[in-house]
Amino acid sequence: MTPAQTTRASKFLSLVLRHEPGAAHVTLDSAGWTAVETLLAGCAHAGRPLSRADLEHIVGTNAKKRFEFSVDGLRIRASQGHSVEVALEYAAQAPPELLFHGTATRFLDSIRVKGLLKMQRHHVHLSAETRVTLEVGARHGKPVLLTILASQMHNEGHVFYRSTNGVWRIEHVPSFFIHFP
Ligand code: HQG
Repeated sequence: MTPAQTTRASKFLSLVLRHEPGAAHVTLDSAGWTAVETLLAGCAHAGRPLSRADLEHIVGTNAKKRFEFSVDGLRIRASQGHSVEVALEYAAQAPPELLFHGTATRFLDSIRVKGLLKMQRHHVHLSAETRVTLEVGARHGKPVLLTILASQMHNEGHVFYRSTNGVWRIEHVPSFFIHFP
């Protein structure tokens, strides 16, 4: 596959596995999984044929590890980002001392008042890495890096989840725990 074909197929897979499984004639189970065989057949039926090797290439090379296979390799799901209701069943985990969130300067006034809200997603997304975080912020405007006092939040009873692709997720970050630059 060329890089352009890989990106195109990866975007279609995000649509199917996060938002609109019917676009490839599949259904997702309660944890977001669908059978690889069914998915490949459904993609072909939808006019977006993919081989098993293509799929492995997309899953293996995706920089953000957006997709994952089950241990037996028979099922696939998106690691995060669903708009359809799924229970990803990630275990709660103690976070590092600090986590980061990239946002745009135009949101700062609101964040100072309300803290970080999950908006259209199921959780607020945080990262242990500042570089990734600034790229995420730049998607929305002039990027700015917020530092979250994660250990302190955890000690005070806030629950953190970590997905297999390394994204940290939480229900809400009150302004009190955010260090603004
Ligand atoms: C902002 C990508 C005003 C928040 C990346 C963000 C990430 C507020 C925007 C993943 C606010 C929501 C997530 C408040 C938060 N007032 N604005 N009180 N609280 N916001 O896209 O974190 O491409 O839903 O700062 O890798 O930017 O999907 O979240 O700017 O992990 O695979 O509201 O998306 O992954 O934007 O990005 P988003 P995000 P994928």
